Amino acid sequence: MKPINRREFLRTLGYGAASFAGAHLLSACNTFLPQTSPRPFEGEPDVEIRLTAKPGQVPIFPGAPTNVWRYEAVVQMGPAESIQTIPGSYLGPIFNLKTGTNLRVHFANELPEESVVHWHGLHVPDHADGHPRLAIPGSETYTYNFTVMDRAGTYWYHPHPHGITGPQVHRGLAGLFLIHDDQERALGLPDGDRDLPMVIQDRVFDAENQLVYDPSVMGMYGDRILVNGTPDYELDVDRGAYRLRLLNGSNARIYKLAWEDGTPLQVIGTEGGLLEAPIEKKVITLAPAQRLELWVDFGRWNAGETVSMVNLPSSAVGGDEGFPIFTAKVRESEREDARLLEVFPRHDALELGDAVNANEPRVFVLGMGMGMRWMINGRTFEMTDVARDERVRLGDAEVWEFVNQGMGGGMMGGMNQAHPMHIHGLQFKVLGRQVDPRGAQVYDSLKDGFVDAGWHDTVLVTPGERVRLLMRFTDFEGLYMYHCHNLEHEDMGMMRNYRVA
Ligand SMILES: [Cu+2]
Repeated sequence: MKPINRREFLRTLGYGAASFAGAHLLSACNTFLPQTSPRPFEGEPDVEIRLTAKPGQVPIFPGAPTNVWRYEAVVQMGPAESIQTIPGSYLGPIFNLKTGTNLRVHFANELPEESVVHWHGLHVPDHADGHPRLAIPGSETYTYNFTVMDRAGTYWYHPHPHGITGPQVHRGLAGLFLIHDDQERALGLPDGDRDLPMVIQDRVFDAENQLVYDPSVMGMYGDRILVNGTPDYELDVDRGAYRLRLLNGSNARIYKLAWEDGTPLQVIGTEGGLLEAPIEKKVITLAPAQRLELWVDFGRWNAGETVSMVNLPSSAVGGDEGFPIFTAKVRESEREDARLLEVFPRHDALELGDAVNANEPRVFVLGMGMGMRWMINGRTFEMTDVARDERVRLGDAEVWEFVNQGMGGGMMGGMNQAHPMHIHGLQFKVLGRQVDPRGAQVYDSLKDGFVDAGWHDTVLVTPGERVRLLMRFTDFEGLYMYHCHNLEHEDMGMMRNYRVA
């Protein structure tokens, strides 16, 4: 890896004097935000759902069922298709909603401990964001009211109570939240049974088929891969086009995914919805909480053939060996005429020139402090604490820079671990990356799989890397969070508040 000097880095980011003076790195079309009310809606919702978190049992392996915690949902008002359960899975039901929907969710906590629901990736008022200060004890209910404002895409929901998010997600609490809009529908992408959610998770089970939660400071890594809650996941496909929505729902594991035969992957979407154009990749890197959408023409394989998506070895923790993720079996069928549009509608609504503080990005240094605590700028999480450099102004666009000290991080050297950094309440752009070539093994092994185009709510910051992001704080004042989405890092303090005012 060639070292990048500071000047080159700035140029790459569009920070050179010439480019900063006028040129816009990103386009300025302002059409992507739907014209919905930024306030909590008044009156009756379009869709009302009762979402319950409670202990249950599911058959995962032959023999004894597995004790899990799971979400269940009932539609109390609105179309029944607003939720879709995954039969036999511990995963929560899939929400299916249109942009502009006024949604009310009554969250009933029937767990033996406190919990709260975070709508991951959604632009919602702070009281609906699932901050841990809003966690409710068992047997209580919390009502969320918000308008679904985001673009069509693959979002998700999961618990966010302080210090126990990792174990709650590990027990099974997570579900997809799919948003649809007219722009997406006009593209004619594969839908119905050709639109396949794929939630990838790793778990440890004991000899009695029970989940074992035994994390280290590196996080909780499992030795069994589950897709949609099923081990050794297989699906039958026709020889036509499919849309695969991949979510890394794992607590800590970073995947480096590829088709086993080297067939290129057509990436059409990221966390914040569809890209402006498909991107072809040999491999894709998927860090915890990240989503990537693929367009796949299974007609390129012959009837009767199977093709597996595999995890390739990497230098990420636990990445020493490759293994299969799922296998598609191509049915006896005629090859269909399947073609992917080359260009999707544009949807950029942020330009670097909007970032008034662009010369001085907010810098957040990721590392480990005394007592094996993961830290951001030398601080760990305190429930409502907001430092001076964590206050932003409503309406501002800003550049944030996450710096992973890697082995240079003092005591324990930051453990040389990558951190998938998540910012609540918005979608951001990735402006650029700079890496210290000393000790960049993790970066080198994963960089070919990065998809930095498009909109994101989670970005992987590998050891020795500085990653710059562009974002705007719109519509809602209040208390939001930014944190590492390695859930054990998060539970060990690698989380902070930011306040929009
Ligand atoms: Cu982390």
